[in-house]
Amino acid sequence: NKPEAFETEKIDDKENGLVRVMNPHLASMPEDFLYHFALGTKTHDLQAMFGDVKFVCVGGSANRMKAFGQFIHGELGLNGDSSDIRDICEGTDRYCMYKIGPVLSISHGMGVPSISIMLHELIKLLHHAKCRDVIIIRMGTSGGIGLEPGTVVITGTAVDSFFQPQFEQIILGKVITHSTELDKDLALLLLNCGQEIPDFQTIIGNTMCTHDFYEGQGRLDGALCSFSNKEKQEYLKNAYEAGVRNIEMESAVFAAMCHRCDLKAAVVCVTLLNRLDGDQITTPHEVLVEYQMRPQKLVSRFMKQQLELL
Ligand code: R2B
Ligand code: URA
Repeated sequence: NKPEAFETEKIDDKENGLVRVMNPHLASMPEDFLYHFALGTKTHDLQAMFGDVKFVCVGGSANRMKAFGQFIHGELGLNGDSSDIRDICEGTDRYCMYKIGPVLSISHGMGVPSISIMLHELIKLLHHAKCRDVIIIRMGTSGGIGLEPGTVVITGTAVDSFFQPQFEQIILGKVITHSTELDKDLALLLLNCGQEIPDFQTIIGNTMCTHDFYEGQGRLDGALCSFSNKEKQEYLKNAYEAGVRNIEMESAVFAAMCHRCDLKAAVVCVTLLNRLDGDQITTPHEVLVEYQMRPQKLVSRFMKQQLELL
């Protein structure tokens, strides 16, 4: 029982490539303040600031997303000094945001609640700015299952801790289930880009999204652990058999929210360790830094290809 005008607007937006919101209440609000970005429709000309955005890249760490902005500045051959890029969200310390030509680089913190708050405000921002034909990619880190550390996994399907392709959310005291389908063509395009980079392996696999890094991912090394090593190994084996190749903490809600708003989305994560071999991440810092560049290199190649810079 959604208002008819809302349905009409939704269909039009889909056809002309505009980013749509799925909330009938928004249209009647005199102002929309995106609190965690410190940006608003009354205080900022969002269309002038963001109207030309084509690629949105999100990742957990603020420093990594700043470094990505600087890297992309060089890759796209833009004028000016890449060290001068300014955090658009400097009015808040919740998230950081950099705009580099048609690319927006934003941090989302760790876990489902943190990325979900960011995505609500990001999708509204793209909608208010009248952005068209936007592609959104999460670049992250993860724990691999049965893969050589440093392998890049492009998510085929994001699954929950029961290996199901769904995201469960509690809304008004009821459990609501959303699909976590991602864009298959986009995943294949990204896989091709990965295969053109000889320095590391890239695969497509299912990604399990958990609500915890320790017990929730079957780790034995947290402050609390309620299961045996045998039970852990069995769970990871079952995950592998269900097609899961890596584990992280945001993909399911990212996929679900983008799917509901018809945003073309992908998840590209590097694996930091093979969880069948252990739980602790003791790899040297320089190696981890190089691993974290891998999704960035792959996504940069993809964007340059799309912008016909290659
Ligand atoms: C990957 O790495 C973080 C935990 O270390 C989390 O944000 C994730 O998804
Ligand atoms: N991020 C995760 O969520 N899990 C890992 O094992 C590594 C990075």
